[in-house]
Formats: sequence, structure tokens, C-alpha cells
Amino acid sequence: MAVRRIDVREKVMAKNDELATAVRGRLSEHGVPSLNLVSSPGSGKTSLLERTLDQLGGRLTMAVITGDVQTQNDAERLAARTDRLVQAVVTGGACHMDSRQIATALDEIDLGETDLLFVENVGNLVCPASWDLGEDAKVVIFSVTEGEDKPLKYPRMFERSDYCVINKIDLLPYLPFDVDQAVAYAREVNPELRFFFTSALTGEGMDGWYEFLLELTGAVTEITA
Ligand SMILES: Nc1nc2c(ncn2[C@@H]2O[C@H](COP(=O)(O)OP(=O)(O)OP(=O)(O)O)[C@@H](O)[C@H]2O)c(=O)[nH]1
Ligand SMILES: [Mg+2]
Repeated sequence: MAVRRIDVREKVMAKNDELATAVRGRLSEHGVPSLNLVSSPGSGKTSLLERTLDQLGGRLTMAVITGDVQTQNDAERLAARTDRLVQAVVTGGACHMDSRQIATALDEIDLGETDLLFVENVGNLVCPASWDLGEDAKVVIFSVTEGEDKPLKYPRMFERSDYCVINKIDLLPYLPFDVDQAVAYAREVNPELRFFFTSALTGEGMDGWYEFLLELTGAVTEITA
């Protein structure tokens, strides 16, 4: 009997990419920039967003879609910081979000009234790297408790990201984490990465991040023009 191999993964990925292209089209039609926050669990994605909503909420209208394997804890934390609806995607076991979930979530978001879209992906340094959600850029959050070598051990996530937030810098005095080495490793896999150095806990270093977001949305030009 002959064997016929069906490559399900390829088909699923092709469908995801098709939907991601449609998502990108919808966002760009409304001029809404979008960032997909990716990282290992607990690096500080939600904390970074909490602070960002607090600090920029008066200047930017930000929409958030969170993804978690289980619970909508992050969406609830973020909903406490914004009047906007925060969409919680529970992946029910999947280690990443996909573009169909984003497309569905977008149906409930008034893009005409949105300056910026954040997606907080499932905490996982492997799976989300392969899935295009239609975002403009991935931002990898890399906390100083993880060890300098993570870009070398999980290169795809760093390759696929345009921005890297090195978070929890308030803990540097207590850890043997070499920031220069971590940056060098990350640049080894992606020389184009742009870095931010933050503490989402104390607010240290967050100004550069806020300026970047304001520039991304055109808010800085509007203000200075
Ligand atoms: N010291 C310190 N702790 C932080 C910082 N940012 C986040 N944390 C703490 O790290 C823990 C995890 O933070 P979260 O914001 O929930 O991390 P996350 O990446 O959203 O986690 P998952 O969504 O579960 O992957 C919490 O206890 C935060 O208070 C920081 O800059 N410094
Ligand atoms: Mg979170």
C-alpha cells in the first residue's frame, strides 16, 4: 500500500500567514501600529503594559489583547488600568497565539479610535516565534533573572524580534547578570535589535520606551509640529 504524507503543520501555518496578512491589512488601513510582546513566563510583559497604560493612557488610546494558556489574570490586571475593553484569549493548552484569535479579537475593537495595539503573547520563548499575528513588530522582553545566554539558546525569538526590552534592571545589584554580555549575545543572533533597559517595577528606564511608543504612533510629531 502506498503512503501519502499530509503535512498538516505546513497547511496550518499557511492558513495562519494568510489570516495574519489580513490582520496586518486591517490595522494598516486604520493606521494602527501593533506590537507583539513575547518572552519566557514571568519576564514582566504584563507589568510593562500596566505601567505603560498608567503613564501613556492620557495621551494614547491603547488596545490590548492578552494570550494565556489558562486564566484571564493578565487581562483582568490590565483592565484595571484602562477604560478600554481588554480581550483575553485563553489558548487552552496551546503555547502561542495565532492570527485567527487576533482577527476575532479585532472584531470587538474600534480601530478608528485606537492609536496603538498591544498583544501580550503566551509566556514561552519558543512557540510564539514561529507565528505571525499580523503585528508590525515583535518585542522580546528579556529579564535579568533569566541569564545572559538566552538569546543563544532560543535564537529564533531574538531573530524574529525587532526590539528587546531588558527588564528587571532594579535587580542587577543582586545578580551576576552581565548586561553587556547579554546584549552582545542578542546582537550575535540579530544585529538589528534595538534595546530598552527597564524596570517595570520601579519605572527606571521606562522613559525611552514611552518615547518610542509615542514616536511609533506619530504622537511626538503631532505634539512638536
Ligand atoms: N524586580 C522586578 N520585578 C518585576 C519587574 N517586572 C515584573 N516583575 C515581577 O515579575 C513577576 C512576573 O511579572 P509579570 O508582569 O506577571 O510577567 P509576565 O511576563 O506578564 O508573565 P506571564 O504572562 O505569566 O508570562 C511579578 O511578580 C512582577 O511583579 C521588574 O522590572 N523588576
Ligand atoms: Mg503576563
